[in-house]
Amino acid sequence: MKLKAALFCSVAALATAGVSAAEPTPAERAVGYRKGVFHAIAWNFGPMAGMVKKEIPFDADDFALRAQRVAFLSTLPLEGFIPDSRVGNTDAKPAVWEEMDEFKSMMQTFETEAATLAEVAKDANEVTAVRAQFAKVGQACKDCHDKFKED
Ligand code: ASC
Repeated sequence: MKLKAALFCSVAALATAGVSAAEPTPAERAVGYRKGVFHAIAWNFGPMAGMVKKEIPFDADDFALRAQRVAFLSTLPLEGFIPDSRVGNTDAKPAVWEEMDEFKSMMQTFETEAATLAEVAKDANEVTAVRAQFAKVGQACKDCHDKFKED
């Protein structure tokens, strides 16, 4: 009986530890949320970059679809930068929270440029304008990363 009781306690303790380890904190969930959105943006941005750099053929329909996705996705990450969420596996610099107005402004620039790209990309004949606007979106990504993201 003693052994059984000891085993039961061990299993119960492990189960409790397992549950608490598997249950993320609000800050950890926020990190996972915003990283998931950024990954979805990069997933779509990659083929667009390939088309602009002429590494793959320009497919206007595919580009326009991805541009729409990025425009929508660009509106999502800011919500994930909740207070005290510079935790765990994040590349966000402290500046995000120290200079939140500037961070919001740069995210807004990304949103605006991405929305313009989605609009321009609707016209399959405007490849030159699409390329120029794609560069603006990429610059918005880079400017914000330079200031707010660890390398
Ligand atoms: C990408 C990607 C980024 C941006 C950035 C643009 O495809 O993953 O972080 O573009 O390199 O300057």
